[in-house]
Amino acid sequence: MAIQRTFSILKPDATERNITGAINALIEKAGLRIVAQKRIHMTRGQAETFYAVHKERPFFGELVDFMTSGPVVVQVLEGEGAIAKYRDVMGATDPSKAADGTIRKVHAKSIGENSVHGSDAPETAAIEIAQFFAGNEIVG
Ligand code: 3AN
Repeated sequence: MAIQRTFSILKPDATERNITGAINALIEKAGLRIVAQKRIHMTRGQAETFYAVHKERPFFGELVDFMTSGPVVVQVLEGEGAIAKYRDVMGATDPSKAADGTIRKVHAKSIGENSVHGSDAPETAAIEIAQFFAGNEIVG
């Protein structure tokens, strides 16, 4: 399996509870490297662009409200098969269905306030990374 990069967000429910370090520890324990990281407050425009694929879903407005409700930490993670590996470490979207030991099982509050985002494919990872990071901000 090749070395990949994936895009991660530690969501407002994580920054609000001051658990970004605890989540980073789970990321690093899984063998992923945090090769870029910054704390930002997303604008509505940034959140709407980021989640454009969900714009017809009934929860879109709620999702944009939540993602702009407080600071987030955007990250680039690197490692062997990083995209699938991070999805495994995150756990299922609904924390009540997430496997034991996953970030969402341990930390998420609900299906909406579920602590983390991770890219679902190489194409989306590239687009998402480029939305938030310049090439020289990623140091592997
Ligand atoms: P994942 O983040 O596991 O890839 P997606 O892509 O299906 O899940 O959903 C994107 C985000 O939209 C989720 N992380 C969650 O915050 C939100 N979301 C998904 N389903 C719901 C729902 N039924 N109600 C509220 N928010 C939802």
